[in-house]
Amino acid sequence: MAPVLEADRLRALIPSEPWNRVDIVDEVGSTNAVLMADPQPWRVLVADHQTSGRGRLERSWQAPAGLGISMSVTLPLPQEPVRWGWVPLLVGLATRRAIARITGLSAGLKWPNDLLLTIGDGQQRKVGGILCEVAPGGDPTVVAGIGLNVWQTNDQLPTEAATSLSLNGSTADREDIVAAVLEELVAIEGVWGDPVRDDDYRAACVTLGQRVKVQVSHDRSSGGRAVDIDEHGRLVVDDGEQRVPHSVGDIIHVRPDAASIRPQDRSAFVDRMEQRLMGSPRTLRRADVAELAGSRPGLPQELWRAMGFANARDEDIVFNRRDVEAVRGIERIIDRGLVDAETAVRLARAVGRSTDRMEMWMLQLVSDMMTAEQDLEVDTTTAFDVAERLIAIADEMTPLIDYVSRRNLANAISRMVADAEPESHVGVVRTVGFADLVSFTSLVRTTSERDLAELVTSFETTVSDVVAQAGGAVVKTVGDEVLFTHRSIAGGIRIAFDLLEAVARTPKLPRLRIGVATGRVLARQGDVYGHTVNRASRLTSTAAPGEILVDGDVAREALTVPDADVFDVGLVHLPGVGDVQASAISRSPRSDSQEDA
Ligand code: BT5
Repeated sequence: MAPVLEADRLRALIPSEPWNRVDIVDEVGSTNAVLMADPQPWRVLVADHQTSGRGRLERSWQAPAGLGISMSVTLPLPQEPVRWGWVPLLVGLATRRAIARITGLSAGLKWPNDLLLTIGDGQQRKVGGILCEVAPGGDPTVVAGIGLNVWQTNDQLPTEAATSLSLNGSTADREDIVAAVLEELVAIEGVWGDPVRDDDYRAACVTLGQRVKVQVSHDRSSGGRAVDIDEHGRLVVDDGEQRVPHSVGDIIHVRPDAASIRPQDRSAFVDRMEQRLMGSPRTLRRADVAELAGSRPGLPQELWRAMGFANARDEDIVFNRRDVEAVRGIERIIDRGLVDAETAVRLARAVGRSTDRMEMWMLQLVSDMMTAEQDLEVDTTTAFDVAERLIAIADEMTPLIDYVSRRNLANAISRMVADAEPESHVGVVRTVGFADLVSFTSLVRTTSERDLAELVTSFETTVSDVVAQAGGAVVKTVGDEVLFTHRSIAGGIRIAFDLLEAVARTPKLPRLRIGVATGRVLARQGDVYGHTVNRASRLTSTAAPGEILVDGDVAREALTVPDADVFDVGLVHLPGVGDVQASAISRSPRSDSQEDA
């Protein structure tokens, strides 16, 4: 059930300066129509329901009572009429910012000012619309009407092409959203006479870079690639021969045809994507970044190189305020004496390397999904689609990446603290084993994502069956690797034997290698830490495909297990652990046939 619109709460959220008249009503024909009839500046009208909501070009806006936001405001127009065309676009930008702030959702702007959300399957659906009308008479005033779908379910939306905030995971109240929209409108109105926010609009505009069909009138349309928004707020469409600005007309995004995309379109596309990801165009040179960040002169370049980016020349304008923020962050931790400059650069290198790998991986996953794994090589059209999709999910992935990296840090700290304790003081005695699918990384490169998912699932099922049957516990499976424990050494050995055989029997799974060690472990929050765990892990990475390597104590116990063969491998040097007396163990073939019999 959608919460009712609480007029008192909403009123309390709206400051009387500048909003000098605020009306909140249950029902009205059209909020825009009411304000057009009496356009005093800085008026707000919010309706719980409109009986004849208006769209652009004589179309309608439909929303059931109690579920959406229907609001109109009157605002003074910019002094220079040349800026008037930008007003509806900037109202869209302000609304987008309010939505992002309150719900965390990132709405794309379809020129001129539809608000679109990318839903699960990657399609873009309309969550809001804006109708700006210039009021007659008096000082130049605009009535800006904003309609947003908030609580609608699919059944309550007028078309398939529509969506609502709550369908996209928002639980935000209408009062908070309205208040935020008003705040953002005040902010944007303060600067809308100048082009300072135009690039923000361009960056959020999903129409740019796309092939579009412009419905100029009901019987005439023209097509081309949307390449820019000009100083009048018009959409500039390049039809292959010339660039034509459009101020009215309906834009239909069409899927581009690969062969028709020219190299210059491609580079414009890439620039546009970069702009959307980085939040603004490139405006700064290296020296500007150092100056704005207040950093030592060489630092930006050193960081840039450490993070693995191609060298920029002194005169290249390739940076923007994001780069400044990044350098400033690093500069601060050096200034505060938290790390020295050399370590700071190394930290940047660590981040650069691992995120590069992560982004390539994510790109591959999305590309596989979108091409249904048919094409190993994607054409330009598909590449554009994949890029759009990646950018659509980027804002949602950023908090996840931050979250995972903090969790990983917490785990790494737990491990470090456990490792720092003398082994004899730590937790409980367990036998710990790692089993690792050999050459999984190359498998990732050569196997389609679907087959890979199947492999991983079948591996996980096999492992949990085998470990449970032997009375052990699966601590975790991370894709190609499983960590298990058992209270007894014999139990750990049995798991190792059974796993090796079960995986060998499972079609398509590569072979396993296993390391088993026994000793004290620290168990925390479902995970285990300590020297014993490290020893097992290192033994695993030393083992050959199909081999089980164990430490001295496990080998001694294996000698008493009837169906185990033990081969002394001698002293093995394990990086980070030291020299360990290792043995390879295997199930004697004879006992296999006995079991079968
Ligand atoms: C708009 O027009 O999207 C501008 C809508 C402005 C509505 C606000 S509500 C407060 C204020 N008072 C008013 O009377 N109006 C404003 P346009 O781009 O022409 O899109 C209209 C088209 O969007 C319709 O023809 C439908 O196809 C579709 N549509 C109608 N209702 C919708 C909804 N709730 N969600 C998504 N799409 C809708």
